[in-house]
Amino acid sequence: SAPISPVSSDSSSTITVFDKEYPRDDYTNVTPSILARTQRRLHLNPAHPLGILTHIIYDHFPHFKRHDALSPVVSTHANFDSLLFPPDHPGRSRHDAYYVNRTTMLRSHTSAHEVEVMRDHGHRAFFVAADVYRRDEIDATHYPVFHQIEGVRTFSPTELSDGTLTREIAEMQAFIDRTGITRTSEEPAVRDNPPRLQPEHHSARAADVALVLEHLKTSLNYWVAAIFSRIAHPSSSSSSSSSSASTTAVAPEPIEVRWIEGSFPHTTPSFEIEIKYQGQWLEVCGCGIIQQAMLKAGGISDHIGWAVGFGLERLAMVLFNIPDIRLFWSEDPRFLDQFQPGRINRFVPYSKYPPCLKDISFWLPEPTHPTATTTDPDATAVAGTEFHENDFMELVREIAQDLVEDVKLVDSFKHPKTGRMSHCYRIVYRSMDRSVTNEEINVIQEEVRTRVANQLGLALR
Ligand code: FA5
Ligand code: MG
Repeated sequence: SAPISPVSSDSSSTITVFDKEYPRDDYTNVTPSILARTQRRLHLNPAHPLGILTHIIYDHFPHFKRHDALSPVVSTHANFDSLLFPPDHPGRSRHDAYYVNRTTMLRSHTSAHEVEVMRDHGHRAFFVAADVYRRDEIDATHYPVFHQIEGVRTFSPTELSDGTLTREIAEMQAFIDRTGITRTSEEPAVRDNPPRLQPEHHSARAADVALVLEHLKTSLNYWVAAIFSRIAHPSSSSSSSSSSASTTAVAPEPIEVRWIEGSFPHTTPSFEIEIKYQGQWLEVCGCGIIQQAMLKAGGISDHIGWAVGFGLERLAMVLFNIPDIRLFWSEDPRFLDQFQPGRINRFVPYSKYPPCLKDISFWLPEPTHPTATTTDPDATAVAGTEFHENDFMELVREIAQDLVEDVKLVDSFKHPKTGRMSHCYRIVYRSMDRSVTNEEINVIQEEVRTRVANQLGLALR
């Protein structure tokens, strides 16, 4: 049977996801086309760019347990509370996340599974590779579904004292030195300050924390070296009969890795890592030392551990030369046939079809003046009284599906007398594998206009 039953019609009081029925409430905002994505599991296809990256990471950390088929339907407790997100954290907004209802959602990051895997599986070194879901804008680098890999490693007091970490650090460093392709720099906030510790847990164990941090940094440099040493070099592969890309003879340019201080509720200290590739800094992951309260919930309060969450699409876009994030979802052989397991090669774009541009203008609702302070980030968002851009993006996405390439605010003005705001958005429609006709786009645009008026309650101009 299909993993997902069709979603019940909007008027029903329940919603069925993965054969389970949930009561609908004011938070319910998942849509049929979003739920349909949960079946694709692109990261499990070893010949898909996302699967290729996933498998390269797996190959280089063979002792990490793998979780890559966990259900995307999680509790809000797992996605937020278990990670110590405060009640008013903006990530919880129903304008930014996909909710089945107030207590159940589609995970917005792979961190949602950290405590569960530590506690229920007892794993101390593991990956969670998965599709994650966020409501977002529409353009070439944003899609409401993307993929992350969580990496978690925790250390027992014995491992912290018996030389395990220094030995592993040395082994990974030897690989990095052999490939010679990473060069690390640290922002002053990271370099010149001792790491911010979790005061109640780390004070007596500062040396252990520093060692775990060193292990985290080396592991990430190792990961970068592993990935970048797999880039296929046309000049060398043609002259060599061995196709093992990891033995590439041509030494690639050093890859600059930059550590920036970050902030996540579930780690302290926290970092973000950027990689400079072809002149551009790319944010590839967030990471840090896991909050001790989470290790306690996972049944290992005497451990110290690190966690990292990689985003796969942005990195894959530059590594494989993929110009539009929608292409990852393409089932066109002209896309899929260009990739092979274990190999990072440049995608050769096939012809780009002409775009079809349509503008839509509407008045925003009268501004409201919230009076009460509350911890609920959505408390003032009564339907029809506030405009949330992501609601508009979602509506366009639902109607146009992958025919929409880009939606941008191109004009905005305030009526001189009423003070009301007007927005004009330009929608770029374009198919990735065929020409679209103006007639078919007109039908879509008309549907967008109708639903902007009826569903979002906005006055069209
Ligand atoms: C997180 O999701 C944290 N859970 C990461 C983490 C894990 C921190 C473990 C600490 C410990 P963030 O929202 O920054 O953080 O996303 C992590 C990565 O996912 C980013 O670095 C980026 O590579 C990718 N990413 C985030 N948003 C998008 C998006 N809309 N489209 C594509 N990739 C994205
Ligand atoms: Mg970020």
